Amino acid sequence: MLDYRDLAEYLIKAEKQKQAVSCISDQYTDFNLTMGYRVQQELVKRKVELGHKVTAYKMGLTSRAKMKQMKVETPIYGYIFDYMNVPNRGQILMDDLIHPKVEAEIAFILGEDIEGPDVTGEQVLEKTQWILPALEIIDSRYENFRFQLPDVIADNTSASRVIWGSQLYHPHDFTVDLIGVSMSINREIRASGVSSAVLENPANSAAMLASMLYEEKKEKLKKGSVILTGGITEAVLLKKGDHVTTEFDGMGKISFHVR
Ligand code: OOG
Ligand code: MG
Repeated sequence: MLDYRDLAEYLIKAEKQKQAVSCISDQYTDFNLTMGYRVQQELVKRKVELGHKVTAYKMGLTSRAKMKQMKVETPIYGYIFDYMNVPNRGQILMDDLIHPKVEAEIAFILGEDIEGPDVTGEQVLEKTQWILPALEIIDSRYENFRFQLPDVIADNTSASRVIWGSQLYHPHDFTVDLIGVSMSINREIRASGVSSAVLENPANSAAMLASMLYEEKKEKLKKGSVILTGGITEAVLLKKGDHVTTEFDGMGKISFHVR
């Protein structure tokens, strides 16, 4: 019998000590997706006990670029906590992290509850109050940023930091699947793409989250929920001293320093 609580502690300790650990699946070869979510659930519970608050949902591995980069094919979800949030033009500290990477995403804020099953992107767009750009910092707690799908689910889908855009936008003012992004690090373009890379439309990613939460926990997405829909581009490794600027078509820029 796996001790889910113990495995959650193992990952929380890795994050706290900024020390990568070996994959759970290396030790437990039959570690599967359901078990991965059980560990994630324990990890979230433990963090809440420690006083942290969930502030957003995240979807991951929703674009071809990301699936290819990580060699996995199935979208997954996790949670963003209060201590992970960074304002636009802020900074992240390398000493707090293991081997952070950055990726550009579109986030949704719901104006109405959404409940599964079988939610569509159209329904999400009807019930979305705002969209905004975001840069997600992922920082796998596993050695060499390598893992099987159940491992990364257990590790709260590598969630680490989020630099949020400074302004909210009306979804109806945008063609949500045609938002171009271009990411530069130290003035050199390192990644670019279009929002349709995320499951044809990032709204489909939020819809998938609603359906997954319903199927697995009979949970709904409440009005006011914030949802990161997944990296549009592949993630780029960061180093101390980097200055990252990302331009989102029609949504301005997000920038931050790595100190
Ligand atoms: C898993 C997290 C993926 C995304 O946006 O695709 C993710 C990882 O690549 O470590 O956040
Ligand atoms: Mg992401």
